[in-house]
Amino acid sequence: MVGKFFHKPGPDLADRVPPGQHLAKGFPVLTYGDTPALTPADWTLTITGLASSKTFTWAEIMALPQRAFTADFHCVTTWSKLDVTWAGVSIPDLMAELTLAPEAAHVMLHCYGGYTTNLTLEDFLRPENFLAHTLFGEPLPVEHGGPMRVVVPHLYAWKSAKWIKRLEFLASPQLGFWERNGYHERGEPWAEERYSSLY
Ligand SMILES: Nc1nc2c(c(=O)[nH]1)N[C@H]1C(S)=C(S)[C@@H](COP(=O)(O)O)O[C@H]1N2
Ligand SMILES: [Mo]
Repeated sequence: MVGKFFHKPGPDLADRVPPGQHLAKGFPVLTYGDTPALTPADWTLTITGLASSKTFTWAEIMALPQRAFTADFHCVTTWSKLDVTWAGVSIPDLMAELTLAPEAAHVMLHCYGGYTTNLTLEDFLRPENFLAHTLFGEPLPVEHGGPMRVVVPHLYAWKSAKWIKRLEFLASPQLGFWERNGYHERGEPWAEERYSSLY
């Protein structure tokens, strides 16, 4: 049982909450640096690197299949939020619009404001990954990454890039912002991949 006043998951949720995590009240905001002010009219998503280069406008993204999805969200600072409901475009549906070079094996997510985070192509292409513009049925609030963010539910939430601006496809791994600052290159919460294994 999960008590109203307790943050510790009970046995019924234990299989949903990775080791070292507790349930957050509400939906905390975790941002390093300033929150960019962006409207759908100013927002674009550009594809660079080892892919067909393209810039999507808001209208072009909204013309792709729109899906709702529910996912758990795990921040490495030890809070988790279960059953977050989002809507947007799945990464496989987005990728169907692009052609990747055969050497592409990694992707760097670049955000408005300068934040970056890296993923392997395999981790990026999973069907549960999304470009999200809706949170709990409302337009994604700016502090949560509105108008558009990436959501990568199977990795720690620092991989879920807010205010997504550019996807850069790469042949070899590069490190994003937190990954250069001591966090793990992959960040799988069930394996507690919190801190870098590279040094
Ligand atoms: N652009 C950008 N994306 C970001 C961050 C950030 O600082 N800037 N913080 C990351 C971290 S550490 C977490 S836990 C989640 C938090 O998302 P939330 O603020 O919507 O809860 O966003 C991730 N994406
Ligand atoms: Mo985080």
